Amino acid sequence: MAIERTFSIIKPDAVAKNVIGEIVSRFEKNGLRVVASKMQQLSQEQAEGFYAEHKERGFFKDLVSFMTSGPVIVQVLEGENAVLKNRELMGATNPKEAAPGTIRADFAVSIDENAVHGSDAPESAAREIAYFFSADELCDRIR
Ligand code: IDP
Repeated sequence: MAIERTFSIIKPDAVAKNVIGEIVSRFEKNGLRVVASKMQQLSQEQAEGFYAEHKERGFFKDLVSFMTSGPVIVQVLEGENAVLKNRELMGATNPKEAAPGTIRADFAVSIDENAVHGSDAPESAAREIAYFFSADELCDRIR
């Protein structure tokens, strides 16, 4: 199976709960390696641009407001089947529907504040990684 990269955000609610390490630990225990990581306070423009595909949705304003409410951790994760693996570890968008043991089931309380973001396909992963990281910020850890 090919080694893939995916983009992850630990959202403001999870950073505020001080569970950054617990979430990263789930990635590491499941074969994903952090190859880039930084804490960042998103600007309104950055959050709006990142979620541009949702700009016509009713929840867009609240989503941008939440994503800029405190610092986030943006990360690039690498491993076999990383995009799908991360989505499995995250659980469903609505934590109330997320499978037991997933990050959202364990650390999130609502669909508005759901602890993590993860790319949904290799193409969006490439776009999202480039949105937050320059090539020289990505480290080579396998080899
Ligand atoms: P995902 O984060 O699981 O990929 P998306 O459908 O891409 O889910 O939505 C992006 C984010 O927008 C979600 O993580 C969630 O925070 C928010 N969101 C999505 N749908 C709703 C909704 O119906 N109400 C409120 N917030 C929503």
